[in-house]
Amino acid sequence: MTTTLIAGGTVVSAIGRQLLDVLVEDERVVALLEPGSQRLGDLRSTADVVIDATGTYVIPGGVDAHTHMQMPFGGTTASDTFETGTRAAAFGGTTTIVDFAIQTPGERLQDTFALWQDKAAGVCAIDYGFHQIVGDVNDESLAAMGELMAEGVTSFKLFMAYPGVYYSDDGKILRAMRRAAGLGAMMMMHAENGIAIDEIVKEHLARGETDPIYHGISRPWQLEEEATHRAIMLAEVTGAPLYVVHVSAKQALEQIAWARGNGANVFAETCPQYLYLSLEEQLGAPGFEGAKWVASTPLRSRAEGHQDALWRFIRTGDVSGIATDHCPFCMKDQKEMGLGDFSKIPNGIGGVEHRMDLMYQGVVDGRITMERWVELCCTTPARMFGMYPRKGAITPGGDADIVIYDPAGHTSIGINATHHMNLDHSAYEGFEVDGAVRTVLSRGKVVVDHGHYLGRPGDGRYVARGLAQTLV
Ligand code: DUC
Ligand code: ZN
Ligand code: ZN
Repeated sequence: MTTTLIAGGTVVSAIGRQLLDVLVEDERVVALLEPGSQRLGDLRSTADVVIDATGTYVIPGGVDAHTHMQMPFGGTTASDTFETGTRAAAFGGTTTIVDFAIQTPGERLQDTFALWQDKAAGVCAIDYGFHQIVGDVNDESLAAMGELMAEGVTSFKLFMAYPGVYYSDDGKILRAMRRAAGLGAMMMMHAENGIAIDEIVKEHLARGETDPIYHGISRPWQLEEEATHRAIMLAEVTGAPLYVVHVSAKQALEQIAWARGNGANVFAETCPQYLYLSLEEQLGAPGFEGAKWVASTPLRSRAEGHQDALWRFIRTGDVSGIATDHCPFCMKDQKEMGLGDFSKIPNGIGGVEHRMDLMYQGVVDGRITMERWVELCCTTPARMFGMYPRKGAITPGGDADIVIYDPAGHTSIGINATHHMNLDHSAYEGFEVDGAVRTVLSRGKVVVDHGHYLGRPGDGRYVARGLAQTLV
């Protein structure tokens, strides 16, 4: 047995902060010890490894509940593999991801899940779980949802966007939600009215409006608000809990806040790109540059106030968690597929490495407390997707997934700076943020220390998840 003592730091949880030493035995946290205790005095000299955390915050490893490693999209594949993407995540203080197994029409749901398990097996740097995208709602798929629950897949995602690809119509959504409700599973939704969007896309292309900004203009907030409302109503009819992914429009969040005000099990996720970036500044960059930020839902107009509204909904609690929707595509050969036609630009932004730092900036800027940072990025995602308290907390019996975060540190974001993603650009190039990830432990093993990677592919293991712990 190896004992590790993380000594002298301030342990921050979702509900408070305290000077405590953390005792780890092999992969698990076994005790939190107050300074001055006799046992602590002994341990500081007898532990196998003592990590000095003086002056730092000791927080649970980040949980990113929305990533797409090597996702097939529009004739190409997201550029981070499970190996490169999870290593980048570790550098950024994330120690668990929940990725998506994607069913293509005609495929058995169990086969999809097995395929995605094979992609991730033996190569991940950190622990990982899966949500299941049901791309083909039919009797067999609905039956198979029960089998996947037994394998630790307790959340199922549908798309109201991308007709002809991942899209589900309202009837299919209703059927899948009824099944989820019966199983106690979480229903996840990409809420945009894809049928209407596709018509607007055609109108722009017919007028010769082909630049990346038209990707955003063709997906107006009204069609996110409308789809979000429809998803909420279908969830209410069926009794399914609903988690709306990557909410970017203020009005969509107003719908979610309204549903929550009525006591519904409806939850919102947003992502750093929707808090920091905008349609005008990024998507509207000159030439083809804006392609870097083509993602759906799209970046929204700052003039319309979406970013500030999202921060406010984080304060009210109507945004439950922060994920990245990490789905990187290189400019070269990938985003370039949409030169002259924005609708052919693969959708996605890479950011798995920067979520913890970007959200800590919210603490520095006085937008959220340190505890809320931990809650949004670690604890609630773990509870939302049935992994708490093994993940998302530093607690006896839990996995020793721990980040030592240096508030006096500084992080420069960019491809020649902190970037370890397999991506030829950074969505946050030039961002300078206060605070830095210093040391990262994944199940008790130091995998990142002072910018050096000390782990190995295959350190990460599959996490079979339980039911959501956020439902009323
Ligand atoms: N949105 C993206 O930007 N990428 C992948 C899928 C999605 O819904
Ligand atoms: Zn989506
Ligand atoms: Zn996604």
